[in-house]
Amino acid sequence: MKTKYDVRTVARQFQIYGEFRSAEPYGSGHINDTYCVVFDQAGTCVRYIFQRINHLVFKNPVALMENIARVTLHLGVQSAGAGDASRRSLTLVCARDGRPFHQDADGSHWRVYLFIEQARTYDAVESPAQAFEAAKAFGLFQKMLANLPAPRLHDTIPDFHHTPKRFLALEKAVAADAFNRAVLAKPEIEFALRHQSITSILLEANLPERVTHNDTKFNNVMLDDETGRGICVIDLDTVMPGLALYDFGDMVRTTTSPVKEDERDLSKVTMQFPMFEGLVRGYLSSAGGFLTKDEKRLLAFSGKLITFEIGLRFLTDFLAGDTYFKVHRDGHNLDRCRTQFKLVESIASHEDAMNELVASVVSSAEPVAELVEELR
Ligand code: ADP
Ligand code: GN1
Ligand code: MG
Repeated sequence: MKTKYDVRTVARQFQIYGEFRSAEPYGSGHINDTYCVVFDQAGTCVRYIFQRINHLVFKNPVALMENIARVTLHLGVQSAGAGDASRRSLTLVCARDGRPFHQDADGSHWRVYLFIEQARTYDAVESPAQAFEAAKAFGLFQKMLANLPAPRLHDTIPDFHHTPKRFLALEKAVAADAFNRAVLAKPEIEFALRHQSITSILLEANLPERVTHNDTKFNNVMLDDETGRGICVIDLDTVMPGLALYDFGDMVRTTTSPVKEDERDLSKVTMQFPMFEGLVRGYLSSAGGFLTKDEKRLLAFSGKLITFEIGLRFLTDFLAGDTYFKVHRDGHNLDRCRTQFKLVESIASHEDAMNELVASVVSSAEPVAELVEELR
């Protein structure tokens, strides 16, 4: 199959032995270009993941790769000795010059990972057990990075989860209306404007900065084919200093709805309580030990906020001509925005029950009545 980029030529630049066999586009990410590349190594087919970094989104790929190299090394050291260690975190393959990436003649930056075999990602959740496993894996990821040695990681996208700035960007896109699309998105724009007051709540809550993933979509964790366990957290481009709740919020966004992000039948988009419960239990099983009381108190709210934020981003991109997220049909970003806003409504209608559930799960460590009172 002919691919958009000459992956065969790129492959020669990495420390991989054997014969190049094939390269196929892989995965359903919105930003980078991912390929599954097969090499014949002494008669055995071995797979690798090749990725071309989207430098329109990530303006400093070298700093980004420095982050990823530090993070993967740290995670690798922490799981060394455990069974399956090489599947528990991503392993970079270096370029021939020893760097963790290769820059091709067109200026694109490429990286290569060992392929995690016998595991896969899912675009939509199938069971509360999967939600539990994903959240536990992301919580463990944060926990293992809590002692990442200095210096502070680079901000690969400054203000990535700064919701008030995302709101401002939407207001600008509405005012410019460069593609005359505002008329197509009137109810969504009105919905966004009505919810401005929630945008600054997390930023004003005085929460601790941690090393966080920042893109904890359900399809960014690989689940083991045999055991169903969360085996490896992937997609590390946005690992940087942030709030733990951005990560939990994005789990709620992508794991509680039973359908994909671009579902057009909005009646199917609802916050499923058992999935939320799976997330809370899974996340607290690995992260409960280090989260503060305020972080725990805002777990359910973070789901609503991040869902709103990503809805704002899809809407902004729709109005600005679809330049950021890859689109595969007309109105794709508007469809995505609609699912997000529908989910915001659904979360809002369950918010009290979600808070009570969090309080009761936390209660093994803290008196439940006191926490429920705080959540009201
Ligand atoms: P994007 O930023 O475009 O979402 P990802 O890093 O998430 O890119 O990769 C896209 C898909 O490729 C993932 O959903 C996953 O299915 C697959 N993938 C990524 N890394 C690996 C890996 N090391 N082993 C196996 N599959 C992988
Ligand atoms: C993008 O790369 P991917 O598809 O995992 C985006 C996330 C959004 C997500 C929405 C760097 O993630 O922030 O939440 O799409 N990544 C970047 O599906 O913007
Ligand atoms: Mg991804």
